[in-house]
Amino acid sequence: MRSVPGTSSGRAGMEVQSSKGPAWLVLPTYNEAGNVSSVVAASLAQLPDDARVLIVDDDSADGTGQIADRLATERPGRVEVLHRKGKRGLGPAYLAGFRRALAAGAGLVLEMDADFSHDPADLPRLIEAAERADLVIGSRYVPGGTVEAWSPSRRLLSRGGSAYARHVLGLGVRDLTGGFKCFRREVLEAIDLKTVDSKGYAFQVEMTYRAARCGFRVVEVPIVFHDRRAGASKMTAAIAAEAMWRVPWLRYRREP
Ligand SMILES: Nc1nc2c(ncn2[C@@H]2O[C@H](COP(=O)(O)OP(=O)(O)OP(=O)(O)O)[C@@H](O)[C@H]2O)c(=O)[nH]1
Ligand SMILES: [Mg+2]
Repeated sequence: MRSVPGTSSGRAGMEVQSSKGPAWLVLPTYNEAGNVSSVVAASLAQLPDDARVLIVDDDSADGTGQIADRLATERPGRVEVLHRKGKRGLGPAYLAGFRRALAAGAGLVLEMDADFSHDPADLPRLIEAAERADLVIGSRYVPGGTVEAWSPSRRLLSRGGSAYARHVLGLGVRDLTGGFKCFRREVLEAIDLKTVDSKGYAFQVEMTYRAARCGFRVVEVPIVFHDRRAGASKMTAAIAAEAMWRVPWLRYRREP
């Protein structure tokens, strides 16, 4: 586990106790029919017995929402579904999921891609690290972490994007764009979620930046990032462009 320099003062600096309340895993889905059942099963196998999985589906055209409803019926009390109208972006989907989890009393809120790029077997390590940190990031770019099976150009874009954001924002975090995270509920309560308006990768940057700015302790644990198992990427030029312009905007706008 790597503690991030410059983010461990303020509220932290002392041993952090476990947040009260169960863990909630928020899984955003858009056209993940080939992955959603197995990712939910693999996640439930790794999570504590009182944890819940919340699927946030944006009206997928491939039937993901119906599969998710079936999973919720089969696993009452373990799986829930939030249906949203139309594809409205990863950031807003996560925010809807966070609000639901907080309202239900979650102590920890985890986020993970629903395509097996993030390995559910890593969930216990993130949860364990949250006993000593407020925000845990599953990181591709700390020693022991890596990316498997991406093209050289995609690797460069991802690594370059994280380095760019790190320098502009003055953060010690190595993986700023990844979406495998565990928040203690206090972090999400401290950030004014209605003022978070990034849609794509920028959402990940914004949440980590704002958590660090609030003085929360951020740590990175190494993960191996895999290529998606089934289905197609939703990454677009517009999402990459948003991440570019949002970074300086986050740095220089007046703090909400
Ligand atoms: N609810 C919702 N989920 C989304 C949206 N866009 C992407 N997702 C989900 O967010 C997760 C990450 O998206 P991916 O398509 O894997 O994007 P990526 O990880 O950048 O791209 P690849 O790794 O190349 O597939 C996946 O579980 C997607 O199904 C969206 O607009 N709404
Ligand atoms: Mg993916």
